[in-house]
Amino acid sequence: MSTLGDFRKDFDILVNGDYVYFDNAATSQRPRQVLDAVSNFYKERNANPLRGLYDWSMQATESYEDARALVADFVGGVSTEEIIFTRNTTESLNLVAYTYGLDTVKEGDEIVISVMEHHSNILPWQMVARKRGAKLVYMEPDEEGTISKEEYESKITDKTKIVAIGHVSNVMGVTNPVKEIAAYAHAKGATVVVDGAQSAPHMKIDVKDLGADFFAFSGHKMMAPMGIGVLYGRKDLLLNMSPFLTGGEMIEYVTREDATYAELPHKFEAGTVNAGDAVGLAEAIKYLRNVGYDNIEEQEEKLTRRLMEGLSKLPYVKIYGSKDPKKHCGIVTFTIDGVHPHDISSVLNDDHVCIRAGHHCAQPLMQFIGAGSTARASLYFYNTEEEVDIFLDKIAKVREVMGYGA
Ligand code: C6P
Repeated sequence: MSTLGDFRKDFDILVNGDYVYFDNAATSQRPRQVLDAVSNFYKERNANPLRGLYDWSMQATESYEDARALVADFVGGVSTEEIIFTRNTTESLNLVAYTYGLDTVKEGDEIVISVMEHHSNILPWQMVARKRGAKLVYMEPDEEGTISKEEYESKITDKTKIVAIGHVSNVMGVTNPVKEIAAYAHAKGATVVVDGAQSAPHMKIDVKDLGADFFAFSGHKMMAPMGIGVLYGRKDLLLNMSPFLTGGEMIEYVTREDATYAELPHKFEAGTVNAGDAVGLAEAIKYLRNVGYDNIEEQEEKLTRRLMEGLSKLPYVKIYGSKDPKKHCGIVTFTIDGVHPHDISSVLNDDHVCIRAGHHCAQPLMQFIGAGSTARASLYFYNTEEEVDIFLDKIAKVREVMGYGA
């Protein structure tokens, strides 16, 4: 079995550069195996999949459908008919909102989301609520970032048609009690949409066990290429949904006036599909499994603990969310008194340390916690303790660089 250090060697960008990359929640890095898999697809069997009746096209189709089968297994052993390839989490969530949401939600209904959601899990539901005369209801977390039982039980009611919730917050790092929320929502007759963008890269996913009727995630946050994402949807729901985009390959038969649609999942995959990146996603899943979720969680927790302990020693640093490093999923959001988060990021960049600063596409949460903007370090299993120490050393100098006394 390889050590985590051995895995790091697969990431040329990390090994060859002198950057500390702590912006993994925005996008991860890719190992050589993933890059090679994509490159080999184009070198060896590139043709338009699902169309041609010659070898290359049929091989491209086979690679694409093999990738789908692996994804179906990755999310907990579901049917391949329930796996739709999209561009990313944002497109997956929009697909659900524009089809299931608009078809199902009626005037006076309620859609429940949380104030911690990424904009990609807010704006589609604002659109549905606006178009259908429904109400958007927000669940709020406590200081630690937790949505309590009292909170979700008071917001999810008989009027609720959809509950859309992030599995892991991209700002607080907290894992929401999705399983409990889903069970309660189902008892009220609501459908549960889970944004798994920040959970799929870090923890074992079982959509059935979670109680997700829909589950969305992006390949690029889990070492796959940018431009490939996934929507899992329960077959009985997908069967009755209208298509999202229409055009080539999603049809069965077209006349001048009308069309019938292809079977699942192709009904939701209009146009030439992204087979090359689906192959990359399959390779990323194999890689992730080879590293092992236990190793990933252990390493992330160790690094997060070191990072939070280091930051806690600085009296002018405020950390948001839980005090327990185990509850951060490698994400630590913080501010430094008197220094704008953009300046923190710029000062760190001068020393080749990459973090994210801003509103993290979660402005309602920023308003809720009373911060216009924050800095965020987000870790992955290939990061090291040495990198955490470099980060802490640079953070300790930020106020000095900005003109405060040492
Ligand atoms: N969050 C971050 O730096 P896309 O862009 O579609 O791949 O993912 C959107 C998205 C949806 N939900 C959550 C919880 C997310 O964190 C993200 C992406 C990045 O936090 C970029 S804003």
